[in-house]
Amino acid sequence: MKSTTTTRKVNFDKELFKRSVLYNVMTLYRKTLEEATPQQVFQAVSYAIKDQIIMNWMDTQKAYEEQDPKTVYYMSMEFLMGRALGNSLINMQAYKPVKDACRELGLDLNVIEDQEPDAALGNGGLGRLAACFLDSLATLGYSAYGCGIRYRYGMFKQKIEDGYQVEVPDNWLADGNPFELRRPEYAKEVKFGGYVSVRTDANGRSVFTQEGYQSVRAIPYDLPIVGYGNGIVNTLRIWDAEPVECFQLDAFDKGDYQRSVEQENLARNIVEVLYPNDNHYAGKELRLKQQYFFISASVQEAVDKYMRKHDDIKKFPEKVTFQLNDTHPTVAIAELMRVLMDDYYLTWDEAWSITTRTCAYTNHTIMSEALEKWPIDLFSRLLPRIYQIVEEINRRFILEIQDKYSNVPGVDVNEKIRKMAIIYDGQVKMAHLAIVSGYSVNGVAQLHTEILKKQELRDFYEMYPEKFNNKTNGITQRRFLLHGNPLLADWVTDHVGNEWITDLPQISRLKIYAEDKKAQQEFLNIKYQNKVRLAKYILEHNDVEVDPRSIFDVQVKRLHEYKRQLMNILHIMYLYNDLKEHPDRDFYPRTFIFGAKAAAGYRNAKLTIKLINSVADVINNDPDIAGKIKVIFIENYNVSSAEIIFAAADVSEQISTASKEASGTSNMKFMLNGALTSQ
Ligand code: NBG
Repeated sequence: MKSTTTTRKVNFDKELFKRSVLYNVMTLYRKTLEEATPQQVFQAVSYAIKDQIIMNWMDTQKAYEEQDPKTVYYMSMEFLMGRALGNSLINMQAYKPVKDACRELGLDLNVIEDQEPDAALGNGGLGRLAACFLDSLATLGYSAYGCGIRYRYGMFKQKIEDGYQVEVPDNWLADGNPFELRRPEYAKEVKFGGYVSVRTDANGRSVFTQEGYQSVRAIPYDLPIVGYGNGIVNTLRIWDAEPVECFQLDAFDKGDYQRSVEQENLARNIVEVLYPNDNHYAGKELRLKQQYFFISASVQEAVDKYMRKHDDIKKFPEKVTFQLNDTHPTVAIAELMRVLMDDYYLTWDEAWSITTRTCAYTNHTIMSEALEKWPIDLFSRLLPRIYQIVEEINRRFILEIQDKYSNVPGVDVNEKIRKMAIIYDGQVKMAHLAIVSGYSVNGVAQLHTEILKKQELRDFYEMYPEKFNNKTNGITQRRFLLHGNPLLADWVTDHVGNEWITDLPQISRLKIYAEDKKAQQEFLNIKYQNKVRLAKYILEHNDVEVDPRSIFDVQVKRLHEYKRQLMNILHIMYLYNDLKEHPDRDFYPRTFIFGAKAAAGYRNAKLTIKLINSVADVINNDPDIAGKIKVIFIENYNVSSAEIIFAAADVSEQISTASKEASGTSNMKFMLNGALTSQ
């Protein structure tokens, strides 16, 4: 899968960059640099950087075409990318030269970076993991696409009003996205509803066609994913929806008025907004539409792309893998079967052989409320052909269960079917579909995978032990140390060299400094400076002064009962009461920092936010406590604020209910920045 030769690396050209920034503000805004707004400067700088990325992007794609490596399509409803500018510069190894060039133009790169809205096309760990994987795949030189949705509105912005969370729409595309490329030449049609008609062709084969459907045009937008220091640029392809035919007045005359409006609305609604649930299944029809929309477009394009280079569709699995990020993209299985049978006229067995060697599924949770189950009537109405295919997969799977267990003493076959069937009790169970139809099922941490095998997915493990494997999550050290914590990054490099940037285990060479007094002091000085930076952020955003000499004890993650922010705040209340009763007790000052968004409809989670803010109000303003404890709730926790927070943390709170946190990834970001884990 790995590309064998690296592409020619086009190095950063500082003078060209400066000229192009000036030129961009002029041609984009008819302004000089002095007249341009900060947002316009950001746009001008970003376009100048994209110009330099483009050459590597073209070279990379050409090299992949020539070398024809196996390509992974990472299919995900979520990509929590954060900002692109700083990250691209880091990976181009051009951060410092660009910072200097900006200074020479009278600009501050930090201020420019702050103009960029986060691309918040994800909720939490699952979406951020997807973003970290893309960074890693490009850095390791793997041919890879991220496939997702270009939501018009990403994760909502969180405002705190009177202690309560208020959700504000995230209009992240308001000023345009300088990094994206619209690729209408790869548009695809995606069909919903209607019915399936069957006819027999001249060769006696059944031919299935979907009729009376509504459809939308999926238009891809490509975002560059820059690998670190290797000239490789991969692609995150996110799909926008447009009506197939634009709303036309003459449709009114033809009596198609209603239909035209419906198609237009369908397109607009599909990509309108990210569902803000983390570890929770909403079960809404629109969500299934979103899923099929981007999956159908991505699968069609993956097959088209393969067929542009190859002539034998049967060898598809040698060149393509679909990695399904949780069950959200699982309709890819049936969609691939559909394309292979209905468009390429393969038999069921041929299509099944290809599909089961192409698809792989990652499980991210054992929590039952997160498991996707679609009511048959909804599913079959929206995706009639897909439903037929899932029904047939299920029918054959049940035969397989009967075949395997009918004569096994002590096994109740009907009980097995009840527990394992893909369609049962009026529901389509997406995890079962993913396990039965793929070649790999992985958990995201060793313990999580063991729990899947021994408990949650035990029946499936017994039937297909060879499919199960573990892939422990990871994070990108490029964003969460090199970019987020430049002081510590430089210090690490000074001590053990810079190999850690692409090979993180090298960082263990720091061990020899563990007891070194000078190194310890240097580390603490850096931590202190990062705490000063966070304290400044807190003063600006919360209007509360915190002492950078206090212990910064941090819990940042989605708000969820199983993650137990409530337990954390109850503990703080206990400490507070205890200090009130025993004012002379020896106590090292502590600043408790929270950051968390609650799903808009999650009542208990929202009440926990209010509780944290109410407790903060009492404690922060109590003269008896005199700064021994401070409680801070950071509004709108996102990827960009995360970088600042991790760098400043002393203590990392990892207190989710035992066995419920599949892996966690903030734990790793804290560790990378030298915080101790409390669990
Ligand atoms: C989340 C888990 C985390 C894990 C991330 C990434 C879902 C469904 N699961 O523990 O809760 O780190 O996935 O694997 O969002």
